Amino acid sequence: MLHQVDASRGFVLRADDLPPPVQHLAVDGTLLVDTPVLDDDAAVAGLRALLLGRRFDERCVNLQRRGLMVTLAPGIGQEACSVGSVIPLDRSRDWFVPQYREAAGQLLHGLPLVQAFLWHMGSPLGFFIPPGLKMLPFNAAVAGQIPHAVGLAWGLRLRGEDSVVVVHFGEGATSQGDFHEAINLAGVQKAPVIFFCQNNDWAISTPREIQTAAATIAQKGIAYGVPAVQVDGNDLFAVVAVMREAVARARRGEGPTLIEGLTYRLGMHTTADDGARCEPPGLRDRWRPKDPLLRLQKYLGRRGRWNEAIEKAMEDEITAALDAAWAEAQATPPNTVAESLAHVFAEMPARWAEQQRRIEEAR
Ligand SMILES: Cc1ncc(C[n+]2csc(CCOP(=O)(O)OP(=O)(O)O)c2C)c(N)n1
Repeated sequence: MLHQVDASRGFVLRADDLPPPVQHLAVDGTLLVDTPVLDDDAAVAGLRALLLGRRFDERCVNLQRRGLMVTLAPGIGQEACSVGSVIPLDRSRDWFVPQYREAAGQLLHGLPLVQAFLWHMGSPLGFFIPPGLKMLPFNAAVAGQIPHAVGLAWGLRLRGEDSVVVVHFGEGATSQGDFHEAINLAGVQKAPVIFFCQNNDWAISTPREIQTAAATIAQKGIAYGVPAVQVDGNDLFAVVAVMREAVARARRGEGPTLIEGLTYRLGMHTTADDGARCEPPGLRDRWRPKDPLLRLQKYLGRRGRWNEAIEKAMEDEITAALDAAWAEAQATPPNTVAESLAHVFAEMPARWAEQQRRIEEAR
């Protein structure tokens, strides 16, 4: 059951009207529901996806510090949101539209590791989505991808396809006009789109409380006739459960859903901008035990599916995969200035052409 504010009670714009966030796994890994949403093999696969995303982000931060990558936004601590939203998708027909902090989910949806590296190296090759991969490139303009996702979902429906689109964004993005225009249109057209807000409490250095007066992000769906739910965004099982329902609704033609995943960014905002310096002391330490990886490891440990040997084998396998992909990315010839600028305008403006000429001369 998707939880919705009960309009029959009259006043609806109060946080109290929303039920508590959906949770399936306690912080100590105890299962809080009768039946796990993933069987043990699927849960181990989910844990691998979380770990791959984490190790990928950590490696990219290191490479960026060595001058080998451009600015990037790690998703450290938030991986369960993107991984949990990809697990219920059918990769052959459903689309994943990222913001910029969703490497874990993108890799699970099928983005090749080498492509992910090239993307963070600023290579245009990284932005060519491989044929058949139903994903848009990441987007740096906050909320700019949300109207695209709605247009994509609506267009797919008009073409008679039963695909679903999931779009990710942060809680800061829900203060942007793009979010409101897009969710309004999706509600009216019953577009098969799932709005996944990763509410990590901060828009760089701006806390949620001073970027919106709304008590929750989920309630922003209500105004647009879009069912909304809050979920523990660090609980992979709970995210999978609410996503499954949202996918089923969209597939049945019942339109969009807004999911607010409550999570926390355990790393920097981006490699260029460390919002953590503005956080109250001790806050991050309170979030660390809620880490989605730790929680799933504890759950699987109790079921005999996680121990030091299994962990080492998984870490080694991921390290090898990252090493191989990084070697391949490094062997890719760097792009020229012309290649970088070629795909921006159909006809390059004269000023750009002049700049390109000067940069090439100076090289
Ligand atoms: C349109 C636009 N305005 C401002 C920025 C600068 N900016 C980059 S990230 C960011 C904060 C976004 O916060 P949120 O939407 O909560 O996502 P988070 O980064 O926390 O995942 C801002 C203001 C931008 N990239 N695009």
